[in-house]
Amino acid sequence: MTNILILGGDGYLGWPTAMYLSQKGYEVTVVDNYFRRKCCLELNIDTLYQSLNLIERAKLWYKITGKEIKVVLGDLNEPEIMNSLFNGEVKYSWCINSKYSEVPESVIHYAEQPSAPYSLISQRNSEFTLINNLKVTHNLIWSVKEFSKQTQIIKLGTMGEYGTPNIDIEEGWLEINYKGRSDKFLYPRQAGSIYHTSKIMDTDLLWYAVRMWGITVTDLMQGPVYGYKTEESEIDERLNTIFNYDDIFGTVINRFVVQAVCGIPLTVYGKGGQTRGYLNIKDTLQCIHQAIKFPAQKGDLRIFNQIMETFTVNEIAEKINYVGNKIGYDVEINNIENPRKELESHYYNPTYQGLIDIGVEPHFLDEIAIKDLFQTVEKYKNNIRKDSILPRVKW
Ligand code: USQ
Repeated sequence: MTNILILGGDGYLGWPTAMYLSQKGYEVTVVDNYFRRKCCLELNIDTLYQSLNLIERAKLWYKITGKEIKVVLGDLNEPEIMNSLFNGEVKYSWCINSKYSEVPESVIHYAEQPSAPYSLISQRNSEFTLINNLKVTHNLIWSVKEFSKQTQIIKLGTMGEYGTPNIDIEEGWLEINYKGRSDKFLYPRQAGSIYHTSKIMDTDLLWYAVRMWGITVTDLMQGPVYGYKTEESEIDERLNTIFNYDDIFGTVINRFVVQAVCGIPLTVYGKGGQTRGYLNIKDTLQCIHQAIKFPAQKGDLRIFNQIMETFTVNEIAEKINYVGNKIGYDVEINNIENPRKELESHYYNPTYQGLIDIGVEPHFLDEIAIKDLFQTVEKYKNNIRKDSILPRVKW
């Protein structure tokens, strides 16, 4: 059995990844400090439905499948806690077999503050985002360097690192010819929020570790994710991942379906021509799995653009309007003042072939996927808090 470590294993993507890999036979350990849960409490944000805590989830998973997901509750800002995951001194908060088996073959790093609006609430939130995200990444590269150089780091980056340049976006690298000479550099990055900037800095740290220490890294430039359902969560709805629809942690497609269900006009920011690359949560899991199965070369910073299709915000709103109206909702679209500083009409042509080449089979945002989202949201309609929908954070 291959050992996999998931940092941020309680989050929107972390928990589904843990179940997916556990089901496939990997020996999985998850680590989390409950940042997202505590933060939702502090900001008075509710999710669409309640989720079990990480230990309860792992126990339930074990009861249903007989497979163990080991749990470590701790803050990876502490170097000792990060080190313990690689040097065998780890203290599990829950497990069946407390023996440390071996250093992980891959570590999946999701343990970051993931929201652009959160990072711009105030100077404190901005500072927290930068320090937390960089410190965890920094601790990780040091632990891997000191104790486990054979471990591949798989890091969730973001397409937002590139911004929206007026030229095609490559997968991480750009060949530059200058005054008759040429070299390959990280693709120019220009983020639109402090959160996205922290991810650029993460990439720089990882590139340093690759160049100087010979560490192996796959950096996944992911676009906004939608959906919540995975094969594993369908076994028992208590295994569902968290579903945020608020202005801070909710991503646009999930938000629009919630708005449609509760009769709020879809909140298209500005002109709605903002184009991004999107993917279904099921494809995030596939991408991670393929990156484990086909690791980067030793001393390589491999970068993939983790998106499956691109849309403008207007196109998303139209799709949700079409499906919603077809199933009996009266969906309206409202172009509201854009709280963000971003181009609302721009060129956008990213390459996203690398993950397909290693075997990822995309899901698309079709009528079935949208209807499916509507059905879930309908089920929890009474939980929706309308006061969490409109944007409160300005750039
Ligand atoms: N948008 C609206 N109306 C809304 C919400 C969003 O028009 O009610 C627009 C935004 O202005 C933006 C686009 O939809 O142009 C996407 O926004 P989002 O909130 O879905 O995504 P974003 O803030 O960019 O962040 C999300 C995740 C983050 C991840 C990022 C990938 O929260 O963790 O890194 O997607 S990317 O956008 O490619 O950088």
